[in-house]
Amino acid sequence: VSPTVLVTGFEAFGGHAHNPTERLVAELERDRLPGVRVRGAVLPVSYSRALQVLLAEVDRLRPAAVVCCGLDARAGAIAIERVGLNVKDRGDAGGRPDNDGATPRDEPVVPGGPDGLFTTLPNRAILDALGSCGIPAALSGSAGTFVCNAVLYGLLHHLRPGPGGGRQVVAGFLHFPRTPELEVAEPAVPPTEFDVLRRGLEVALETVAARLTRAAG
Ligand code: PCA
Repeated sequence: VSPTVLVTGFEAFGGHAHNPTERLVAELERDRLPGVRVRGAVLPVSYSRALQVLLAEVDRLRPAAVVCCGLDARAGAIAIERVGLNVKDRGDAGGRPDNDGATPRDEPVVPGGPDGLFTTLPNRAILDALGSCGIPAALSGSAGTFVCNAVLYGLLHHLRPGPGGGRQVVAGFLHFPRTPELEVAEPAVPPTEFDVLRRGLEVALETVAARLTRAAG
């Protein structure tokens, strides 16, 4: 049987009419990618609920890889996140609360957890694959301190192999730029067409799939 890849997006937040990652996940789940079974889920933009929803899906589907996707409305390229940080902070001026109204300040995602955890997707191979398709992308050293980072850190913490080793699940995060329907105040970069984002996610998943297939064979 083909390995399962769980791909997640987020619901709308922060005054945006919608979140393109929700549609991305729906479309990718419907498509058939060779060699993998893609399963999608949409997460609430909630510090307290998003990770529960994600981990329930991880436990239910037992995927070989988890690729979480979020919107960074001010970005001009797909950001391949390298690291999740053990901090939740939405308390500063300008940071809108999450969809439950939470504005944590300097709080850990996992009390006592390590400061940061590296993602385990083939990030460099994804970057190269996107580059060779002409899709703007970059490696990123921070997913911020909002819900995307909290979900990423919580997921990586959950998936850390125990003392006896255990099942290896690769996981990481992609931040996507806004599509033309979404407006931001004083945009620094132009938006990106949805079809480019969609092709970008497809290429990323194909790269992950190739790794999984090679690892299994
Ligand atoms: N982006 C936000 C949360 C949900 C989303 O799509 C973030 O970057 O944290």
